[in-house]
Amino acid sequence: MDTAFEQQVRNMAAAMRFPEPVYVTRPNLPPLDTVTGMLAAAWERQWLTNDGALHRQLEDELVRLLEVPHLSLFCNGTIALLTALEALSLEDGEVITTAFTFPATVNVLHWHRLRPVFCDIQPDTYNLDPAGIEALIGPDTKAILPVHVYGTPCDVNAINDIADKHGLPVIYDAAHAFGVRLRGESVLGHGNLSMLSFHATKVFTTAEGGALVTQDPELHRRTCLLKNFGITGEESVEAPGLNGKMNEMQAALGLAQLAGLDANTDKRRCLDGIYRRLLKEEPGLVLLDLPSDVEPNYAYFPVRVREDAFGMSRNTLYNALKAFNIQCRKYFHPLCSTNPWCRLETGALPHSEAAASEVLCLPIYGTLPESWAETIGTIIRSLGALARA
Ligand code: T4K
Repeated sequence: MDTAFEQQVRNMAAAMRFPEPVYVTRPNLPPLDTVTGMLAAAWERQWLTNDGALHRQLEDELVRLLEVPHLSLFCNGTIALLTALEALSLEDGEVITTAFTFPATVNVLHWHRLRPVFCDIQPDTYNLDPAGIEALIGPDTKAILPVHVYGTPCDVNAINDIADKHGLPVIYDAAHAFGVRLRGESVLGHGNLSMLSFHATKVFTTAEGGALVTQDPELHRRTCLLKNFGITGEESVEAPGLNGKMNEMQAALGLAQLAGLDANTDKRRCLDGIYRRLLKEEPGLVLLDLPSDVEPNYAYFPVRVREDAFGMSRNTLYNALKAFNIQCRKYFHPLCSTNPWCRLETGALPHSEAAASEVLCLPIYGTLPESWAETIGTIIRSLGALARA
């Protein structure tokens, strides 16, 4: 049986429902003929993978674009992260990380027989709180694995100080942080290694894909070796590598996208501005800050829903928006700490738990019409008013 509120939402939706689903994101697709043009050259060369010309060109372009010394392309971000752990010879111990992330961050630890030790997040940035890290460091701690959640840089200086003091390596999950700059420099310059994801849902995509970035030439050599079975020559294998290579079709999609990246960011900035204008004063909604020393990539638009003040919970808003054909996402619910293979004697994670139950990511992508963002913002305000009436 429907509640009166559900009935009112349905009546509202009958008048304002989008004719097609509005997804949380859509891939940033370049003109198809740019991709096929590059593929034609690959066909001509009859070279599809294993350090092909397009792969090499994309690596060079990204090194230049992101202003990083060394970057190694991968078939996806998860395998890149798995390879980062192997490159640092991490095994059989504990890694301090966050539970407020996509499952991949934590699942790779399991594959290396590493146990996640969850540290709570900062309530405003959703990133690992450095103030909680030191208390979790023990004799079995092997590394720190923070995530630049939604592309917001972690407190890299504080994390670096703690890591240096305890002699621990830091691997950043920078899956969301393509192109993000902190104090005028790439955020990928911090830690021993940073992992990027180029999944279809990311601001820069190769359909599936990813990369490892490092400042250390020897670590770069190891990541390149490990993603190609550890092979150093026709008859020599130096390390137990796996197949993490990006192929020429993926690289073509990446290369074809480079010319449109700035326009994509500009459009996202504009959509971000529309949401902020419409929602910043809405009671009970908390928007993610854009710090003045950060150049963001506008990859996500997370909104925190405080039920008491907004009038309805995040889950109710999520369901109500579905009635309008608006497909938001609860990134990141459930917390990784609730997975059976992760359950440990972890301390309380009040900020992570609150974020997992209150944050909703709104649609944002380069081809989202501005008028749609206006409508989405207006619908959210109307729903709030209805709930509080
Ligand atoms: N670390 C972090 C912090 C991550 O967020 C991720 C990935 C990783 C590590 C691992 O990196 P990869 O191994 O994936 O490179 C999506 C992505 O699959 C995942 O890559 C991403 N994070 C995560 C945040 O989002 P889902 O389960 O939400 O995907 P899906 O298929 O439901 O897509 C979401 C929406 O995107 C769809 O409703 C419609 C749209 N979409 C999706 C695809 C695949 C399209 O319009 N076209 C498409 O081709 O996880």
